[in-house]
Amino acid sequence: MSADKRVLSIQSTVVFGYVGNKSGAFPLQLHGYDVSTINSVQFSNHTGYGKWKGQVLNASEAADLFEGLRINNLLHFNHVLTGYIGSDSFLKKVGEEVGKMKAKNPNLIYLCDPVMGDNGKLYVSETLVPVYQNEIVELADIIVPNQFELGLLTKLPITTETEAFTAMQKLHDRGVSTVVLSSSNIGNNKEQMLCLASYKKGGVSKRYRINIPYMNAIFVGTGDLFAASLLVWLDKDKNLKSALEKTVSVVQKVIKRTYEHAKSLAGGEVPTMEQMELQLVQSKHDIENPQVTFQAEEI
Ligand code: PLP
Ligand code: PXL
Repeated sequence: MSADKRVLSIQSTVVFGYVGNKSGAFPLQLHGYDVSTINSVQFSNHTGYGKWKGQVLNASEAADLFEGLRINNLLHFNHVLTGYIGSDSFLKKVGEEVGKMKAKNPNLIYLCDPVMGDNGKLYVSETLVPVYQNEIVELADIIVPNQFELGLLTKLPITTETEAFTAMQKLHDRGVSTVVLSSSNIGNNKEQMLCLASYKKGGVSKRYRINIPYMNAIFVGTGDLFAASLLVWLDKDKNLKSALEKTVSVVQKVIKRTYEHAKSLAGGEVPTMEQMELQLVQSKHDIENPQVTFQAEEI
């Protein structure tokens, strides 16, 4: 195993479909990363279906897995990626372990997708919010909140681009070097979503904007694909502008293929959740060799 390409990815898994680790591990593996997965939940399918069955890993079960890795001296990760985590005790445990790994390896990069909710609605317990705010943010090197999550993390309003960058600066002040607002409806533009990114480390500071066309359809697992792809391209390119362009271009390409496929199956009806599952495996080539179709403007 390549010593510098080991990722620990802590997210959900589903038996059917593509969210969480099922969405994030494939792109990482295609790019040569050894991915170790801790499944925060194992569900039959994602919760957007409305009905699902399965198990939730609790904090003591997560602690067991970390302990097993520790006694075999396997906790040598260069990257940690976290996504959906359902309980505050589990999240605290993750924070504790990331803190220990960082103390041993100052080069470890932690990319945190602070999954809490979207469009003004929490979809995790409100008890997770202060844990992200007070314990997780300061451990993260890269953080990828959506508009709602950025507001929760910073307790600031996010209705304009200026407010978004003020909030992102607040996260820089806590030691996070890269903040990417993966999607927002800032400006209330019905046709476009805005993706904003801010880098600040040492004396270097950079800000970017990418406009993304709004599609009137619900995709699930795209945020997880976004986070994994961003990890890959920031690591490979060491350049926020190109990493952002490739990440957005890949996610948009997968979304396009998924929607075309879903419409062809639905035959004029509204596509079902099953039909809307990401065409991820079918996008292997695009994930490996992204064509940049979205340019980032420097602000
Ligand atoms: N949904 C769409 C349509 C997107 O284009 C993107 C990012 O490019 C995302 C979602 C990712 O954002 P989120 O983290 O809110 O899921
Ligand atoms: O992609 C977010 C996500 C992660 N994990 C589970 C989900 C979802 C979205 O619905 O259901 C279990």
